[in-house]
Amino acid sequence: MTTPNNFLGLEEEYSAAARASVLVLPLPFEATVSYGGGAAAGPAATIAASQQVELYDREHDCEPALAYGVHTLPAPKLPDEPAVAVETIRAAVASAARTGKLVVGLGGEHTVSVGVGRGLLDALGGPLTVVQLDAHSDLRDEYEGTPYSHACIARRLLDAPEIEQVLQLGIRSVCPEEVAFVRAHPDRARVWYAEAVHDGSWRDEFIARVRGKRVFLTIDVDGLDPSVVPATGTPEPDGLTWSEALDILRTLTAHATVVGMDCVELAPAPGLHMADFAVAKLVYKAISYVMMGKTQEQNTANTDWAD
Ligand SMILES: [Mn+2]
Repeated sequence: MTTPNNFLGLEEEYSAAARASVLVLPLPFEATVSYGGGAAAGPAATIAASQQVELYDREHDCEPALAYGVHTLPAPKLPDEPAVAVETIRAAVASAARTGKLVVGLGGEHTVSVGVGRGLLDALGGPLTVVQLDAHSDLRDEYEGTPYSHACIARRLLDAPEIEQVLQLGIRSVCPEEVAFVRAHPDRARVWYAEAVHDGSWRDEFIARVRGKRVFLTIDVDGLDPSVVPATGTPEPDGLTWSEALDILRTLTAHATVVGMDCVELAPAPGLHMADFAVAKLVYKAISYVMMGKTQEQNTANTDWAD
């Protein structure tokens, strides 16, 4: 018997479109990458690695994917021109989100998140809060000649007034323009640098800012430490640990409603399949926190099972 080639390798009963509550959308876009390449292969590598992830999750004491079901959509055909690709992604995400299912984009470079965010707004309306795990603020107005660079995605999302705020965690690398933007717009952009996650000082204000909000969660895998995800285009030292990343996701989903998400910037490399596996498991964990919310809230007092 061969493993079905979909996210988590689920049998038809749990992966058919009609049955599933979650739609995984591969977005293999790579055009503005400025350092290490390979992000176009990210979705396929994530899906392949996901088939090795154990479905049983100790935190939920069940196989969550069998409870909610995950359907993997075909990747849309994406042109190289970033502004056009963003519009293609926007339409694909809007169409998927209008089903009422949870849409999970798999990148691809971070530019895809502009299309994901705009597509969620088209389908579900605003206001939305963006929660971004990342090493980089991505708040430049343009980079290397394009406003649709992977280095500008948070700024592009903020172009929409329906995006109330972007909350960033794990940041280690910013430029003067980005620091000035955050200082000028404290209501719309908030950065918790990696050290604020390490020392726990992010938590109270983060909870206050997400409480009751509808959230688009965007995970750039370079937000994690390179010891967890070494295969990414622009790695930075001192990133989030696995436990810190899960703590953020658990805290977010306990206080806010995630209406869509993506995970981007895995650039698979020979000999580094640990990165593919970590990303696949992280996506599964993130989906489960969103979909199993009630179970998770009941268990927040017990941290013995925390990975
Ligand atoms: Mn980044």
